[in-house]
Amino acid sequence: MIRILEVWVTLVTVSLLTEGVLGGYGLSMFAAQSSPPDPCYDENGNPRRCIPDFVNSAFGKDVRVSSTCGNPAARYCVVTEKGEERTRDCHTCDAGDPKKSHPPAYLTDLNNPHNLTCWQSENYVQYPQNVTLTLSLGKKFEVTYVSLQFCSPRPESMAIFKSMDYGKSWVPFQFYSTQCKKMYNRQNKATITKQNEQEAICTDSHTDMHPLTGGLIAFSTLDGRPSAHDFDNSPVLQDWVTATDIKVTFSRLHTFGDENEDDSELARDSYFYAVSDLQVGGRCKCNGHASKCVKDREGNLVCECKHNTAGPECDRCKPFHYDRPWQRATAREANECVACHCNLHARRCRFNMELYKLSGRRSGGVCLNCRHNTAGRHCHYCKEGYYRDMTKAISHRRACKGNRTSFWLYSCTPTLPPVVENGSHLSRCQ
Ligand SMILES: [Ca+2]
Repeated sequence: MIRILEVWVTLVTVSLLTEGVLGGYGLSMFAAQSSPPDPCYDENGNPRRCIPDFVNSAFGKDVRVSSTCGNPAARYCVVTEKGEERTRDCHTCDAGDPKKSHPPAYLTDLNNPHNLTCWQSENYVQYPQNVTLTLSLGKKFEVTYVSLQFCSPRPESMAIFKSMDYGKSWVPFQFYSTQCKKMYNRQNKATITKQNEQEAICTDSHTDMHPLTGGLIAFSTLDGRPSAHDFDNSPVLQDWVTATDIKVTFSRLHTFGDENEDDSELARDSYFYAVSDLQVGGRCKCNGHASKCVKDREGNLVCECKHNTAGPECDRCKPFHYDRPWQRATAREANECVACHCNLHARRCRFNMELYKLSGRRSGGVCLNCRHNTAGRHCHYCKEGYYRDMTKAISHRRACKGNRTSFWLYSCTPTLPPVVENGSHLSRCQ
């Protein structure tokens, strides 16, 4: 009986092991097949423009908010209208009670239309006081739109700002107001021309008090800007859509005009800002040289740069790749960075614009600190008084490719070296 059991155990073990091996094999085959091709290179390995996916870059991020209801717990009232009749239903906002709180996290949580979660300000923070929402994207993004879905009525006046320097300075993106001139000193719906494509405009669209809940404000950064159809070739618009941070300022509440009447407390408790969803739609900015953004060792979001580029936005060439100037990739041309030609005699180089122009904009790299007694822009000749030493190859792998040898991959020596076996002549260095 014990024997039978032993045999059975052995059989089971063998079959499990076999399955395990086959399973592992199958898995690795699957992994090899499913590893996606790098979007930054075509099927022949040539570089091509690549861009990260379009995302809502606000999703899940913290929003700094200047006012939130519920601390201390306070009454707020929701106005509903039925024909001419207006009713107010009052509730409590209490930051200490999860069922009654309206924290800033509700601005960027999963937006479920059947279960809206709303951030809400304190009551009646009215002009000239304002309420601000500030969102840090963590790096440069190319922002296509900023949208807000309201639980309260939309504001009477509000502004959207962007920062390109992590919140040190702010520039306006867009204004919304029923009174553009008075609130923001801007003309209503000014036309944008090629001359002022980086200008924020003010509009009275989307500023109606109705709907009392569920209203939307969506600002499209390129809408109405003449160069939008030629974005690739418009550094002005590329700059315009670039942002590291977004700030929304609610400047003025809509009211029914009853906030100063005798029963003003009830009225004032029904005026506040409440937003169910803040979205910032765009792409991680990588200048066409990365297909995704990842967290680096310090936890910062950075582009996963290809095409021999480097930097958080792939905004420069990586070391030793300075043979031509850095450029953003376009649909037609990847504009990858190119290594300097130093014949394995130097590890550093710099870019020289004059030489680049002289070469017909082909090559401008200048090797620095040529080693092995070599000299020249490409370390391509021996220093004065030195000779090529055919017995001292810098790299056999690189020096002997097929039947051809690359002459410049040899060291230079101060004394005349012995003649090598194949009869190659030692020539005096230039
Ligand atoms: Ca929400």
